Order: sequence, then C-alpha cells, then structure tokens
Amino acid sequence: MTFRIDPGFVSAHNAKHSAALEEDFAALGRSLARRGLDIEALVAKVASFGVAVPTWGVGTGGTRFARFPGLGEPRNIFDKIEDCGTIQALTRATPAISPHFPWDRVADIKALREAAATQGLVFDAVNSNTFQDQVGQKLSYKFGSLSHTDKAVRDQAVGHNLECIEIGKALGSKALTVWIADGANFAGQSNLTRALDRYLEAMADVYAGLPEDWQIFLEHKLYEPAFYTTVVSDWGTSFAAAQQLGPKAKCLVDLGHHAPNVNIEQIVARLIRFNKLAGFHFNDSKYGDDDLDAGSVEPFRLFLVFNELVDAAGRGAEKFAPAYMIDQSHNITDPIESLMQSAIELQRAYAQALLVDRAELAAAQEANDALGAHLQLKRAFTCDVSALLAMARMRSGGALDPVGCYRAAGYRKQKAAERPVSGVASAGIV
Ligand code: RM4
Ligand code: MN
Ligand code: MN
Repeated sequence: MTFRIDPGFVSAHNAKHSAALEEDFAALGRSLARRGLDIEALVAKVASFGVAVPTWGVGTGGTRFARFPGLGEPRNIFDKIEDCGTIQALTRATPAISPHFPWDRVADIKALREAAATQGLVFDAVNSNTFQDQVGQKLSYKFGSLSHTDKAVRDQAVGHNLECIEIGKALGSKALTVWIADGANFAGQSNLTRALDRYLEAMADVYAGLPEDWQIFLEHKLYEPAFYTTVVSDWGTSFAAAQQLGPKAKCLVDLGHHAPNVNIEQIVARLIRFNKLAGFHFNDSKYGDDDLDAGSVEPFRLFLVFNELVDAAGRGAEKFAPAYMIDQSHNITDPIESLMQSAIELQRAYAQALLVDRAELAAAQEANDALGAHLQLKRAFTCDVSALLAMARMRSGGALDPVGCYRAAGYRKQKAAERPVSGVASAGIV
C-alpha cells in the first residue's frame, strides 16, 4: 500500500481553520448580497468547475539548460496518476487528467484506466507527441512531422496520432490534442505555403480516423523549437485549418503561445463567436511560452479570459463547452503544490468573472461609458473570493487550505521513501 492522505487528516486540518472561514464566508455573503448576488449559487458554480491536470506536469520540469529533480518524483505513469489523485483529493477541482503519448505508454492500457478510477479520476484529451524521436523510431522528426517534406515521415506521424486515438478510446477520452513543433529556423528553409499544405493533408488523414463523438484540438504556437517560423503559428492559421478540416476540429488556446502583448481574451471571444474554441492549456507567462503557474504573473488577464467564458455561457453561446486543461512546467516548486494553487487560481478567476454585473456592464457599454464599464470589471476582479473558494472545496470534501494541508501531511516525504531517487539529471522537457 502506498501512502495516501487520509480523509480524516484533511477534516482534522480543516477543523483548525473552519471557524475563521465561517466568519469570512458570512461577511463575504453579506457583501455579495448587497450586490444582489447569492453566495450559495456561486459556491455551487465554483464547485462544478473542473480543470484537467497534465500527467507531464507532476514531474519536475526543466529548461534546455538543466533540470533539478525533487525528492519522491513520480517514476512512471502510475506514480503520476497517484499524484494527480492527491491534487484532486485536496482541491476537488481537478477530476480529470490529460495524458501524453508515448510518454505515458504502458503495455496494458486498461490498467491506466483502472489506476485513474481508483483515484477518482477520468481521462481528458489525449496529447500526441511528434516533437521528439523515441528509441527505436524508424524515421526522425528532426525536420518536422505532419508537415515533413518526406511523405514517409508524415505517414509515421499520422500513424502515431491514429494510435493515440485508439489509446484514448480505451481510456474513455473524447479528444485528441495535436501540437507540432514543425517549422523552420532559417528564412528560405521551408516553403511557407507547401509546408502548410502538407500539414493540412496529413491532418485530414488524422481527422478521418476520429470516432463520431470525438474532437480534434489544434494547438498553435508562435515559436520554439522553430524560431524563424512555425507551421501552425497563430490562431488565424489554426482557425483556417480547423475550418477546412471540419466540425470536429477546433482551436486550443495555450496561454503562452502568442506574441507578447497579444489580446488573448479577444482571440477567445473570436473563437467562441465562430464556434471553434476547443479549450485551453492554462499557464502564465512574462515573455513567451514560459509555462509558469496560472495566475502567477497576470491574474487580471486570466480574469479577462474567464470574463469572456462567463459571458458566452450566460448568453447560451452555441455548442459552448470548452475543455479546461493546465499545461505548465514546474521547474523550482513542488509540482503538486503548483498544480493545486493553479487550479485554485483558475477557480478564482472564474468566480470573479461570475461577479460581473452583466446588465450594468452592457448598459455602460451601450452608453459609451468607458470608465464605468471598466469599473464594473474592476469591481469584480478586486473582490476577494478566497472564502467562497475555500468553502466550495471544503463542502466537496477537499482541503480548506490545500497547500498547507499537503505540507502538514508530509506527502512528499512519504513519497521520497517510497520512490527512491533514480539519479538521472537531464535537461529539457520530461
Ligand atoms: C508545447 C505545447 C504542448 C505540450 C508540449 C510539452 O509547448 O504547449 O501542448 O504538449 O509543449
Ligand atoms: Mn500546450
Ligand atoms: Mn507550450
């Protein structure tokens, strides 16, 4: 038996702070009531919010310079599932996991599904990987995958994506996320038009392999590892490709994959408008694809993204059901702590967006009252909803203070004993 945080421990830890929480919750309830908001309705909405944790996120990440593994790191996908289960047990905001193949490959796929179920988890979108070469792989992806000049490489990449769909079916997943690293480092290296043609052709083959009730998520990225151009560089390319592929193809927004200062919330609004928003890879960034913790750098931008989502849900936008996932690299923190806090920050942005008085905002917008409209957003954003979030968590059986409870439980220390250090110090992803 491996160590799990006992539910009794969580309730005992909660009990230490619950009187203070009750007080803060009651005060917040009164203040929200003055705005015509029912705190209980908000608690119910927040409690129903879920975001998928990436299996690759629970291992310590790294940069291309170095990786500094922590103690008790997950050694395989089963350890990763266990850590994801801990995140869900304490936050009650992460009921699904998003796997990456071949990183998470095992001989017995059923065993994965069972391991997840034991932790109360289900599988969200499956991610394919044609940005690295695997041991024993026939053809290299050094110069691209789905858009490679060589048809044999493209076919291999298509085959891998089709295999991911098969694995996903066995896991109960309903979507495939495709991000390719294809692009060029030199002007002139690649024909910009032909590279996209090849990508579209290969993606049509993957699309043809999708089950009826599946979707394919196209993830764009401006740069890295290709630094002069990438094939699916921006939401425009992603949108056009999704449009051409068909209704099951939608555009996934990774918050770190845009040019600096791009108005991401506007991209979100546009994709919703045209029924092409697949969902998100949440993270935060200062410069680019930094993969920092959600809400740690620009919480207001995160709020603005959720503001668009709440607005769309409120007006009953057609087929609006975005998939929420986190995609982060935890290089210097305990990944479990970072992921728990990130899930909370996403819930916070969601709760704050729910506070916006939509009628007042619309009235200010119609009257061209620029500052008045802005203040409606600021009023919601500056409200401290921590007590609301903690109450939603506690009532769902989670921890009032997930990071505090996790530390007090000594989870990482227990795992350090259970999972001996492998001694591998590597650079880069994984
Ligand atoms: C990429 C992209 C993909 C992720 C890989 C690891 O930058 O964000 O979603 O699967 O990193
Ligand atoms: Mn991503
Ligand atoms: Mn990324």
